[in-house]
Amino acid sequence: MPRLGIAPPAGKWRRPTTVGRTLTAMVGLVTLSLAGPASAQQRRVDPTWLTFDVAAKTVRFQLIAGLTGLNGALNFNGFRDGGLTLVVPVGWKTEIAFRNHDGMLPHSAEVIAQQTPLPTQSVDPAIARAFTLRLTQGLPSEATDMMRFDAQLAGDYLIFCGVPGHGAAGMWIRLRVSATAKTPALLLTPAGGSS
Ligand SMILES: [Cu+2]
Repeated sequence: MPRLGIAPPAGKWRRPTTVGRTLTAMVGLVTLSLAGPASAQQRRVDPTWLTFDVAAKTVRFQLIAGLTGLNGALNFNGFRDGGLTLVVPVGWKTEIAFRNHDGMLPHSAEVIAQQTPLPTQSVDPAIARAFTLRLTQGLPSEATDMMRFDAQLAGDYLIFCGVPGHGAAGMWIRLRVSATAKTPALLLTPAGGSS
């Protein structure tokens, strides 16, 4: 049976009971309804984004460009500047299902090597086939594309929008191909530089 791998939100402890989870969800809703500009970056991970099969060593991640208004919609899944990390155990077959949720701007995605400074346009992907169609022009609103690749080489990568200027403006999250992780996971990580 596929399992979901989710890290608890930073600064909160895991509550093991059903009552505890319900309370956490309610607190989350209250927080959302009160969210002002200071808390515009809602660091929330939706458990439906990540599904995987340990026996088959396959993982699928739903990558959503412009999910929220954060950073002028230059975000993936509501995260910018590396604030979310997809962890994939080395050797797993990986599917990244891209969708552009931004009603205004085209977006794309590719897996690139970690680098500083960030490129101002698309570059060669670091993993074969790990890029979407129309990498530079971007895919229009609600367009989808599926990246399928094997995570063969352990290392730290970026999932980067290839539309000129977007990635450098913060439209990137992280991909860690891990030699030690047993299962995929989505981790909240400090947003900041690319190294
Ligand atoms: Cu973009």
